Formats: sequence, structure tokens, C-alpha cells
Amino acid sequence: MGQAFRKLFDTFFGNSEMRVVMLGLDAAGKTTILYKLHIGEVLSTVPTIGFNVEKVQYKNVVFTVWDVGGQEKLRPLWRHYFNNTDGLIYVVDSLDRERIGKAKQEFQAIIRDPFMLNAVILVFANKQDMKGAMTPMEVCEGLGLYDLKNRKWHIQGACALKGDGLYEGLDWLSSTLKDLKAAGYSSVGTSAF
Ligand SMILES: Nc1nc2c(ncn2[C@@H]2O[C@H](COP(=O)(O)OP(=O)(O)OP(=O)(O)O)[C@@H](O)[C@H]2O)c(=O)[nH]1
Ligand SMILES: [Mg+2]
Repeated sequence: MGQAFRKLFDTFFGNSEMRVVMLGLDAAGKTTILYKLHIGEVLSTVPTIGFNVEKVQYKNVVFTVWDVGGQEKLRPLWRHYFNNTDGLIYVVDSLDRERIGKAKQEFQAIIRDPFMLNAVILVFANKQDMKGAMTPMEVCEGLGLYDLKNRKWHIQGACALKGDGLYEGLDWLSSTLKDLKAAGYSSVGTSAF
């Protein structure tokens, strides 16, 4: 009874926690996004070998964001980060038209993994500051998002260097999380003060 009340309280007033894994091809901008969200600054990045993990608080949600290196040789390791994941952030370099097919192939493999079937999907169509970048709609088509059935997904144009679009994306994640919690979705963690 106490637990049920606490769950209800968390749903409407409490802090929530959300485990998010951020993936995408190398140089898409994942690490730039992570640190822009975490410290509000753009750090000069080197390709990630392994992962970075930081907690990002936004509104009343604490996101634990795992940023995993995207180089080809590292991609087989992605699946080790799938367990207990509430949300996938998939980052696309919108300027990289040549590799949108590869980005689609990797994306489709992630979302079809049995451990990822319940994860909500936020796609950042990053590098919108670049002339010639694909629009979010083009990225959407490129990844095959329109064909997804029974999945919660959202695409957001972004420029990690300026921070444009990043909080809009987190807004969608947090409100989607709240809806899922209200509907009694159990793998989403909660904590009250
Ligand atoms: N013009 C532009 N460049 C960006 C943007 N976001 C990231 N970059 C640049 O893209 C390059 C790669 O960014 P990273 O954040 O290191 O990419 P990553 O996805 O973490 O790459 P891996 O760690 O290899 O998987 C860096 O030179 C960034 O400065 C953006 O919105 N616009
Ligand atoms: Mg990186």
C-alpha cells in the first residue's frame, strides 16, 4: 500500500530517473551533445573509445546518459549497454548523406534488439548549422522512422555546438516518460525525496 502510494506520488510530483543510451555513427556529435547538456559548454572532443556517462538533470527528471563510441570496430559493443534502457538517443550527422544508409542499418538493428523493444526513441538530426545538411524530415525518411509500428519516437533538428534543439529533445523524453509512468510502465525507475 505504502509503495503504491509512493509510486503514485512519484508519478505526479517526484523526481524520475531515466537511463538513456546515446548511439550513432562516429563523428555524429554524441560526446559534444553530452557535455553541452552536462556542463553547458562545447568541449573539444576526440573520438570516443569506450564510453562517457554523465547525469543530466532537466526539469524533474535525472537522465543518466551513456555516450558510446560509434566507430565501426566499436559498434559490436553497443549491445552491452542495452539492458534496462528507458530511452535511446540516436544521433545523426545530417551532413553525412553518404552514410545515411549505414546509419539506418545500425539504427534498425538497435531498435529491434530484444532488450530495446520498450525503449522510446529520440533522434537528433544534428549539425543543422551546416549548409547542405539533410532536414529532419530527410533524416526521418533515411532512417525509416515512418515505418515504425508501436514505437514511441520523435525526431528533433539540433545543433550541438550552439545547443539548439537539445532541450526540446529532453522535453519530449521527459513528457513521454511521465506518460509511460502514469500508464504503469514498470521498467521506468523513480525516486522520491
Ligand atoms: N558544425 C557542427 N559540428 C558539430 C556539431 N556537433 C558536433 N560537431 C563536431 O563533430 C565532430 C565530432 O563530434 P563528437 O561529439 O566527437 O562525435 P561523436 O559522435 O562523439 O563521435 P565518436 O565518439 O567517434 O562516436 C567534432 O569536431 C564536433 O565539434 C554541430 O552541431 N555542428
Ligand atoms: Mg564520442
